[in-house]
Amino acid sequence: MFRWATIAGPVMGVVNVTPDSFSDGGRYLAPEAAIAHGVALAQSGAAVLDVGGESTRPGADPVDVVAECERVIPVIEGLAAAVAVPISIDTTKAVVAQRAIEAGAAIVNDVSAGRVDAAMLGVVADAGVGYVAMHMQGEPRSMQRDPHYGDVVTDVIEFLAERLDAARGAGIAEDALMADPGIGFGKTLEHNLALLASLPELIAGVGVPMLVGTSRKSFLGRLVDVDEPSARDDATLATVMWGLERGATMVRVHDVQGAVQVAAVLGALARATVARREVVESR
Ligand code: PMM
Repeated sequence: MFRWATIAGPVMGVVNVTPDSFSDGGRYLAPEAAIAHGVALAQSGAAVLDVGGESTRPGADPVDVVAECERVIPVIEGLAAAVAVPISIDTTKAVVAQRAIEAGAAIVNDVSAGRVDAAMLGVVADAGVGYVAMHMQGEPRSMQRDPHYGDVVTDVIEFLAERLDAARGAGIAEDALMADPGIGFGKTLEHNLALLASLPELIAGVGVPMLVGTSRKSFLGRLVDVDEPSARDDATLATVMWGLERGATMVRVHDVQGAVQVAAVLGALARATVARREVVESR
């Protein structure tokens, strides 16, 4: 039985095996390249490796099950043999999830939160693997066309609460659940900022550990005026620090080394804060 509490650190490293992901599309399409990249991320301190074979970038076309499996299964098999950290499969399809679990995946990261494939939650429950339920408004092909909400924070909390209840109802264990506000998925710059600004409210409202994925996303490009996604890692680190400080359990990033360093320094500062408080209180 998978439990998030056993995961050794807060950094999930991204291994995209796609020709068209917005930040690293095509770089790791050959299985050997993707496996080597995942091994390097694990060596840099990633506590989870997230393998994805279908781009979710705005406007992306769907991929069929066969093509998605051909991309991700060899990579998961290779990584499962090469690294000790758990592997997650980033998919919305139950068949891909099932095959990925058989190949060694321990977590299903589902950006549709079980809405694309009715069989998904049952597959996760039966296998006893971890599950990430993410919020998205619309679908990747159209999600950035005029997204709107009543109140984005309240709407995302209500959506995640409902999808987590569906996951529990399907038999997924409480300890296996994680939620994600879906930064960039059917959201304007203002929506993304409101969600990040409200992380404690989101976490309290949803009641399970929270994953946050801001890495290299276009809202950061707009904030710092940088078009090239791979040049947005410094901006990403500001959100990594923000997220971890405000209660996120995990961050999903391309630049694992940077995020691991941020987390290590924050951990040392948190311990020093506790130690200092004890000194002051004992006076
Ligand atoms: N973002 C992307 C893909 N998968 N999964 C979760 N849980 N959260 C995210 O924010 C998320 C995701 C898009 O980024 P990529 O194309 O760089 O992988």
